[in-house]
Amino acid sequence: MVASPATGWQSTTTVEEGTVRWGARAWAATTIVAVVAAGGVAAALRDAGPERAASFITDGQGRSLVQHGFSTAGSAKSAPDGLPDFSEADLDAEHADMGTNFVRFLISWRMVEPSPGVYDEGYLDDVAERVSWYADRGYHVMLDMHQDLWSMAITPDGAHGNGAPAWATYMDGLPVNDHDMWELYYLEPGVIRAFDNFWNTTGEHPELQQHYAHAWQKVASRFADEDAVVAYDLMNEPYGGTLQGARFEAGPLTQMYQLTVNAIREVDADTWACLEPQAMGFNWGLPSGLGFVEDSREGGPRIAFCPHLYPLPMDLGDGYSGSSKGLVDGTISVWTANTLRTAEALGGVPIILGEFGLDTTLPGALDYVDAVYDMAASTGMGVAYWSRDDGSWGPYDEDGTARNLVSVLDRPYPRAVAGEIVEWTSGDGELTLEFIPDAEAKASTEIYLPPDAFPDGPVVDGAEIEAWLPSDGILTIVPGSDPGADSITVTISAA
Ligand code: 9MR
Repeated sequence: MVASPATGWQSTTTVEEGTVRWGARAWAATTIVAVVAAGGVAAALRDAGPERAASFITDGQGRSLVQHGFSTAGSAKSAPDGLPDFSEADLDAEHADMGTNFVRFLISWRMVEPSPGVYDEGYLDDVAERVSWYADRGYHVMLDMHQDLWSMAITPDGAHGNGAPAWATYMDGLPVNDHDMWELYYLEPGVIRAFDNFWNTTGEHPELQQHYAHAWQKVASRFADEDAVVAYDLMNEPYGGTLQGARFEAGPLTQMYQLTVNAIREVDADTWACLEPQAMGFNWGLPSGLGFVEDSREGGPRIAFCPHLYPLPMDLGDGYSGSSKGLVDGTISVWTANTLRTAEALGGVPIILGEFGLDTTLPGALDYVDAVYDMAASTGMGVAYWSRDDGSWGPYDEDGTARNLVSVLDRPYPRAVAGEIVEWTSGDGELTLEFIPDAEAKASTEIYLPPDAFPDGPVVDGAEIEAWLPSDGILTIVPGSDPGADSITVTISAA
């Protein structure tokens, strides 16, 4: 049983060593979250900031997309073939159970470029095969160049990090000691040096970012003509090593993104480039110092912002109840404000919450999931839940049995909107959508309604039903005869 941050401080004097350490950590968590929350309140008093995302990623038919899916999957990180433990049947299951329309699919630099300048087309074939499973079912895909702790090569047993190839891992003989919590490896000298060499803070390895950008170019040239692939998540959870804060994000991180976007645009004019902030800090509610990244493609930039949300009390093992709930709510609120501000500063770009998730056996876990999805709907963010792995964080047990998460993720949402989304909200058996119709869009608005909650179909007010597919839970609607209406509001309920 883990002490909550509020009680952990007192427990330090009376209990055995494990709890003593926890108490100090919990106290630190409470302090950091309180500072974050106070900073957020102060910032909010100065400047309310945007209330919702200014734009959405669009599909080939010109519709605004709302992403609803998973990161698939953590099992790819250390797999020898770099592929997730995930089959076409698994995709059918999540489609039937939760009406997903999106995947953040994990790929890795170690697989794309196994030795310097050598690219593995066989691996890209394997990824393309998975992408075709999604494409066949009308999904959109974001390829996520994943890393944690830089690479598998940070320890001899390969049991901790993932992502970069061993040949791009320069630790300069510095040590990496063992830890129980995986995140603590980020503080190890060898790991810090591997990042410092990648960002060239050391001045020793200017070639590494060139390789990274070129590896992305290979991926982009492979998927440029695949309509289902709408976005590239340029680096999972960047980490600055010895360079922290705005000096890192506005400096080498922004420069690496620019280099990579430029390399991608030489071969792929249309796929969105998703930028993440440094995870450590931002995920807990601190602001980002990411700089502006140019995208000179014809037709306007296609940059998106794709941060992650992991409130610190939860990183330390807490659920969403008692004192932790208040700290987590405070984090969600400042995180949302920081995300909207950063997206505005990047040029009013679309937002995908690229990761959030937790062990759903923890107290209040499903209420947390619900709260985050409600926040994402009201602010216009797509969501990829972490993750599509079996077990306590995911939607299924190892034998394929649906877990508690499924019922919370099976919720009404607009899949694709023929126009500009103003706002949407949903609850059990209901959805309200306000949007400005676009007469140029080449396909109709599609809305997912969980079939079980709409056994006799939907009743639609404010638009006309074009089709209702009860087996898939997909409703298509077209604006009613109201020419001249700026925005229309559609309300949907169960018949
Ligand atoms: O949940 C994952 C955990 O099992 C792994 O040990 C760890 C290191 O690879 O990664 C965890 O997943 C993280 C993801 O890769 C990046 N964002 C945070 C995720 C949850 O901690």
